[in-house]
Amino acid sequence: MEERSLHPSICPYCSVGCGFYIELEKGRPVGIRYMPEHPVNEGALCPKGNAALEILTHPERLTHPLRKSEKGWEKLSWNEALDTLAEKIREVRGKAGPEALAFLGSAKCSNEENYLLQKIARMLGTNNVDNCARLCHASTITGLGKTLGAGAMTNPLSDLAHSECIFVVGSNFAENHPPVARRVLQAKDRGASLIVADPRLTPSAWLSDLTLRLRPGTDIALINGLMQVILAEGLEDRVFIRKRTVGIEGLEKALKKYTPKTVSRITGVPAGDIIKAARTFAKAETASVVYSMGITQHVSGTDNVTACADLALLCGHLGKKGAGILPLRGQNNVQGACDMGVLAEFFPGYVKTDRAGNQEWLKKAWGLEKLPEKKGLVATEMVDAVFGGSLKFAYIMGRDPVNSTPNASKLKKALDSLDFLVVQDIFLTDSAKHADLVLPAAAWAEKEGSFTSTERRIQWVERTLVSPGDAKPDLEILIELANRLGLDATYKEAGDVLAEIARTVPAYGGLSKERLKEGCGLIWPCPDALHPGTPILHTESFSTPNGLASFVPVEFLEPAEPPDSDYPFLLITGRTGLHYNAGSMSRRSEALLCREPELYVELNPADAEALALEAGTIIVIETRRGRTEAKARLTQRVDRGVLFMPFHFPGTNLLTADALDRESKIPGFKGSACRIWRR
Ligand SMILES: Nc1nc2c(c(=O)[nH]1)N[C@H]1C(S)=C(S)[C@@H](COP(=O)(O)OP(=O)(O)OC[C@H]3O[C@@H](n4cnc5c(=O)[nH]c(N)nc54)[C@H](O)[C@@H]3O)O[C@H]1N2
Ligand SMILES: Nc1nc2c(c(=O)[nH]1)N[C@H]1C(S)=C(S)[C@@H](COP(=O)(O)OP(=O)(O)OC[C@H]3O[C@@H](n4cnc5c(=O)[nH]c(N)nc54)[C@H](O)[C@@H]3O)O[C@H]1N2
Ligand code: SF4
Ligand SMILES: [Mo]
Repeated sequence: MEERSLHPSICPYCSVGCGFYIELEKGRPVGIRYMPEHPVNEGALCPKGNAALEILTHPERLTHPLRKSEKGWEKLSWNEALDTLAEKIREVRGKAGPEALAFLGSAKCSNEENYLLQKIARMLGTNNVDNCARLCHASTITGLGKTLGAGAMTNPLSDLAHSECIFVVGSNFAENHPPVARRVLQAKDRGASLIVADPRLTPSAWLSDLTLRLRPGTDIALINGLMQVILAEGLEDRVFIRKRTVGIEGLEKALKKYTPKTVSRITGVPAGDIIKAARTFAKAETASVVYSMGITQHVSGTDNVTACADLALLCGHLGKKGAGILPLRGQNNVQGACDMGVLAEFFPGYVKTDRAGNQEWLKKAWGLEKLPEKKGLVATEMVDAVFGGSLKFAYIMGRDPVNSTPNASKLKKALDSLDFLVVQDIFLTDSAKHADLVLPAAAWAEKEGSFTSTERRIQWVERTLVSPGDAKPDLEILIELANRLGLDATYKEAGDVLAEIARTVPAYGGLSKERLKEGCGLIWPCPDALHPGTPILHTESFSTPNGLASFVPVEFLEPAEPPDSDYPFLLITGRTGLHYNAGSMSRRSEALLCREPELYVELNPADAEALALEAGTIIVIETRRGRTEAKARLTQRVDRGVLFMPFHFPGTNLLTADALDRESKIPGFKGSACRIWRR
């Protein structure tokens, strides 16, 4: 019998970045072995991580380039596929200019792949490049950017174990970032208090010492209310405020009207609980704010995030162990895709594309004479640009917008209206079905590259397996395309691209393939080859030009689409522990699908009784955009008048609204007015 071998790897699902070993026999993956020495997950894996190998060997993996024809899908050679693609890009660019092209990068692909994708877009002359962060933490980049100067998690996850108080708002970490729950429990073991603000009673709320079950979309009122109490009782950290911040006067003025009584009326949270939460948070020696999609995915997303930053600043809970702001990022490399400049408004390293002089720096680094100066389209603006006739070609690498974009029927029409759509994925997703050309990509363990986790930890993933059929690593596909387009891409391997990233992005300056391969990653900023990495940000100064953080007051506004007599329910969409995003991976995992097989909608039993609906009834859910059907799940998790649906199955995003936050352009996935009836 041939020996089995163990190969270190990183989970391809969420941003936590858990490590494990893939066990191989005769080159085939036969199992996962835990990695207790990994600093993030210490050997534990959630159900998705445990099922990760099913994706690699799945019979539906894409194995050949495919072209849509009248007869159906036709297999192509790589030469034919890439020649066709290069020809199309040249043709559209020649006729309609570079702004007719759009590139969507992938938070499931490596830093090197994302870096090269945005570089190709920019070498071709367009800033129309974006990633799924637009639907996720775009508002973190804007909100933390203007207060702290950097839109990233400030402390590592393990730090949570050292917080005396953890204030969680709009995050269901117990299901969506399970290793965070381990840290929270460690903190509670040491006597910490957990406060959870969520309209739903989630497994995360079950762990809490104080649950603030607010009305959906009223977070600004709640957080302003907490800050009002803190100021009224003199619990703020005056020394920190004086030494490290500006703008407290404006905040003080704006908060006056947010008394516990007023805030209780808006949020539905008892005034006594608001006061208790404020005191617990402010009096703690160390406290953390943990937030995620319940805050970011609103048309007030930027303001929600800004309020979180104001709260932490007010109490001096930043820049030290156990004290910080932890926006839990989503995908395994969404942090990296953003760091690499796969964002319309930023070149690599968050250098603004529209600031005078910034082009000069990058032109020099890339040896180019010209770079695009025009503002790029962000992902959520691209749909209207297609209908307006200005956008004609889209390259989608590792995204499934048909099931992840709000108002999906409009999106599908836009995809079909393009002159040419290319989708590069590991499966024939619902989005790929709209493509003219489909390119088969190697999955994570079939290629090498670096991935940046939510705590800014950059980890190297080794190539452990061969990819099925003709599937190729995304990086190879991009290099071959760039060469066909006459663009400079003389990289032999991912390590060469990382070396260029290190020269271009200062926070990645000290990284190399060799260094990353040595251990369990390095946490950026890591500016030079001897630098050990920086787990905690803002210890001495903030990432702003003058080193000071800014208080930015924000006002509560009514949610964008409140229920009314026509659409009396409020629909929240989000996640469940057993599936992942648009579902193209998790719905192909037997281990996950058998436990959570279909689309469901959570409904309060009292509402069900009033409408004579029972558990298991198939109900129709309709919003102003469309309708879908789902099985009723009666549960106290949602309050009366509120519904919850995961978006892991097709249908949910036919319902959601495409109104955007004005600064970050994130859509409000978390609140659509709807009506329901028995099918
Ligand atoms: N199992 C699993 N894990 C995942 C993913 C997955 O699909 N499945 N996806 C990954 C990705 S891409 C991301 S971005 C993260 C997201 O992780 P989370 O942000 O935890 O995910 P969500 O379920 O979208 O939303 C979190 C919570 O916000 C609450 N919420 C809704 N509206 C409001 C509101 O108005 N105010 C407040 N305070 N809360 C509100 C919801 O009830 C929900 O419990 O998870 C990552 N991890
Ligand atoms: N209603 C509603 N909609 C939402 C949200 C919500 O809360 N509610 N949340 C939003 C959020 S936070 C996010 S992040 C987005 C996610 O939106 P998307 O990024 O569009 O969704 P995913 O399902 O994660 O798609 C990733 C794709 O990458 C493919 N893939 C995996 N590995 C590789 C690889 O190595 N190479 C290539 N080329 N492809 C690969 C997978 O097969 C999958 O099709 O959804 C958003 N949509
Ligand atoms: S928590 Fe995230 S990274 Fe860890 S095993 Fe689960 S899905 Fe994978
Ligand atoms: Mo996300």
